[in-house]
Amino acid sequence: MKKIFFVALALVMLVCVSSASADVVIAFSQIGQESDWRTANTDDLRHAIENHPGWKLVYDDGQQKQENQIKALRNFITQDVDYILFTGVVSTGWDEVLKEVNEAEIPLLLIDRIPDCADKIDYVAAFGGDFVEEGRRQVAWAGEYLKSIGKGDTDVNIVIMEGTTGASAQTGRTEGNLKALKEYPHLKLVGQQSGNFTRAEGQAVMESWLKSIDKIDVLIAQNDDMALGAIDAIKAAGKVPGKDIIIVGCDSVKAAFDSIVAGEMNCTVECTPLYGKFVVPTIEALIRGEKFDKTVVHPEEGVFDMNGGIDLGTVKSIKAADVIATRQY
Ligand code: GZL
Repeated sequence: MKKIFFVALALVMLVCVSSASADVVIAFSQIGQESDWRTANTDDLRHAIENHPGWKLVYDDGQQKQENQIKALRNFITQDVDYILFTGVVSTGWDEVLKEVNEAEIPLLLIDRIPDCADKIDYVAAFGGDFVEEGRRQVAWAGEYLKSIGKGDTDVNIVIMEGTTGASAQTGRTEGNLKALKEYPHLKLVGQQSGNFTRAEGQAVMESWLKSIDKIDVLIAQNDDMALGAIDAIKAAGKVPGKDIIIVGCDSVKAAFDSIVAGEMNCTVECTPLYGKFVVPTIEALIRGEKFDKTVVHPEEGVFDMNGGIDLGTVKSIKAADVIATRQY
């Protein structure tokens, strides 16, 4: 009799243990590996999810191709995962596949780049940068910096190096760049071209601009990787980056801080890739049955430069050298 009792007890415990360790499967369709920002974003989310007790990550690297991401999303549906994290390489062309995710009743979390169809699909939460404000801050920093060195009334030539064409980070930052240019009439736009968010393409675009544009005074690069590529080209052309050409990046990755401290870059506008601290508590809350509305949560973000103290209205710049040791990406 005793034996039957202990066998039954062991079976019950086995069932409890297996149900307690039953994985929550979270699938993540990531854009690719185009920049330091993207790598930091991937590393942060993978670490946060893979180190959460009872959670399992299904990860897909889209390698910058929309068709790869669409295939991955359909695979996630077939695998009947519990949650899907999604950021799209471009803003359009997701309606059909995201409706399939909705029909499969898999809760969808939008991170980073929010698709244009967001108002037509269901999603349970969204986190992303305020790209228009980031773009505004880039140009406003250049305008305010020039004023601070007595050149506020001097006509200067500015070029804008855009991110991946059609990505919301590109369209948003360009909108912010152009809106801010109207506030600084002495900033004359003489070049606008995509560097696709990569260092190599940023270098190539700057190389071509240095050959075709007589004088460039300011570069607005919509991410730090392109700014660093442009710096390589500027140095190869025998000019002094940060002095002959003022350089404003975006993301605030570690390499940008190093470049500002070295005097080669002037400013970087922050766009945090660290979404783990948003995604983990949100999924924990969703598991508890809590609901969120469709508001896109924008993280608090700063601006970092050579000397600090540049007032941009919504934020004042901070001296990069003062905080470089505290940076997490
Ligand atoms: C911004 C993100 C952008 C970064 C780039 O949230 O989508 O994509 O600014 C990255 O560095 O490639």
